Amino acid sequence: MSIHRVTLIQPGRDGTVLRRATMAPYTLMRLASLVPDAVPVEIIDEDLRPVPFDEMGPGDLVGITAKTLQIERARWIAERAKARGATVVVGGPHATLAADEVAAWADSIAVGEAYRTWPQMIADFDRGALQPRYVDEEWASLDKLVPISDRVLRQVDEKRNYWTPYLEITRGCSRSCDFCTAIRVSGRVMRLRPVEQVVEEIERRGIKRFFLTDDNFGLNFRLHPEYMESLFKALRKLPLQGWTCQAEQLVADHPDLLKLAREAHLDKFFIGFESANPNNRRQLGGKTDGNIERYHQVIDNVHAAGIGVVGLFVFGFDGDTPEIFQHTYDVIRESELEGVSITVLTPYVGTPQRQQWIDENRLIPNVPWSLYDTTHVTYYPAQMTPAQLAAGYDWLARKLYGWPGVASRGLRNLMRHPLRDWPRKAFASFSTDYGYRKACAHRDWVPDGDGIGYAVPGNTRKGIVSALA
Ligand code: B12
Ligand code: SF4
Repeated sequence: MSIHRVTLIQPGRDGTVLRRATMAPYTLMRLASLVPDAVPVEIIDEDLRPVPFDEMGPGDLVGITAKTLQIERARWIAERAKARGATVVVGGPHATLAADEVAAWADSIAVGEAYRTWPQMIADFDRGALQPRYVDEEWASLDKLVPISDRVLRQVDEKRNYWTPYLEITRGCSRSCDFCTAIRVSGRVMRLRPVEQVVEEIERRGIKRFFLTDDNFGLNFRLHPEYMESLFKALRKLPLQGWTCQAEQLVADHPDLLKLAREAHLDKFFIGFESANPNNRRQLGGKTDGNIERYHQVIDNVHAAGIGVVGLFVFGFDGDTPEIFQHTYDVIRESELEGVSITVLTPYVGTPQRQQWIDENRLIPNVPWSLYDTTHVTYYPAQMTPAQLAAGYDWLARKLYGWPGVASRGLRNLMRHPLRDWPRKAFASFSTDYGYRKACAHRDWVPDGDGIGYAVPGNTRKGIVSALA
């Protein structure tokens, strides 16, 4: 079979805000750039437009990327594409973590990374010899990544179609938190892209703001300080408006690098505090411990460098009781955080957390993967019922993501900047919490009469509270 066209698909979920989608298809942009120039390639983001099944036929290679929560949608797309005669390849976190499950319905799967296997898949398909499974878990150096091609940049038109461009600078995490899949999808060894490659990509894409895809960029403050110094010195020369990244608390102990990071236009760290409950220490992987005084100190130190902090908190650890919600709310209120992400602990395939709960018979049966979105309860917590966890989470989400909360934290962020920068900083100041508000809207909330709850028009999904009732 000779190849006719490659179509790469990102399954949709969130739609658009003011005609732009939030999640730029960075993964697919990198994969599309590996398709030989002679082969037409198209990226379809379902949040922007429907998949053109009518145009598909034999000779079409369809690649779908999927996290766990998107995998049922990926299968739905695959079945329709296959019915038109296309061949379907699936990659991304779920195909990596639950390979056998996905292999049962996809023509072929990409396990792990695909910078080497994807070109091989295209070549094999072209000569009619596509294999059912390609595995790349060697966590190879990122030194020679193929740049994102101009045809891909033109087609995706990030500036027009997306709110947030993404960028990968480092990959991997040497921590091993029980609940996290990051090390399983991007490896335990921290890998660094050469600084000149990063600068070249930013300049060619013409991006002025971006969110780093790096799982734990901040860990490099300790692991690779010289690299960080040269990276920041290179980025400070660029005309960037601001960028954000994920980090852990240790960044606060490196004032010199923080100063350089600020000069390099770093706007905000997303810091995984994970829990305000010291009893959860064992499950937190050594990077955080529920020590509230330390949390406040970290936030102060980062603020002293002129950088904002979005605090990430997870609920439902074995040490958590129903009191955790009010307690965390108090901690957040007393803090100077510019944004807050709250999620429900979610036992993804391949994590020690999931294995423990399988052993203890604590997974709620028959929960669809689409509810593994970190806003739904998918297991039996140790010291709460699932309904208590869901209700506590909803209560806190309403408190935090009601408009007053979003507005006050956004304003706090804006106030850190001089008045002349407000027009440039306005978007980033409010977008984080607005994004979390939107993510939480996947639960079927109703107005609760206090003016801060809200309904989700058109959302027919059943929240776990009602599902369990
Ligand atoms: C950036 C990011 C986001 C962005 C979205 C980016 C996007 N466009 O989808 C944001 C911040 C919005 C986000 C949100 C969420 N995310 Co996220 N995210 C990431 C992160 C940090 C990087 C992904 C990335 O772009 N990497 C760079 C690209 C180049 O690499 P890649 O995606 O891994 O792709 C490579 C391979 O996987 C493979 N591949 C991937 N797809 C395909 C397809 C084909 C056909 C082939 C051949 C190969 C292939 O080839 C690529 C090149 O090697 C990953 C962690 C990680 N390290 O992967 C988590 C991760 C994917 N996210 C995760 C989660 C849980 C979420 C949320 C549910 C969390 C939350 N509560 O907010 C939401 C879900 C949002 C949604 N509606 O989908 C989990 C997924 C776990 C799982 N089992 O599904 C991960 C693994 C993080 C983790 N700690 O566990 N996320
Ligand atoms: S939660 Fe963060 S620190 Fe822990 S393994 Fe995942 S990326 Fe690393």
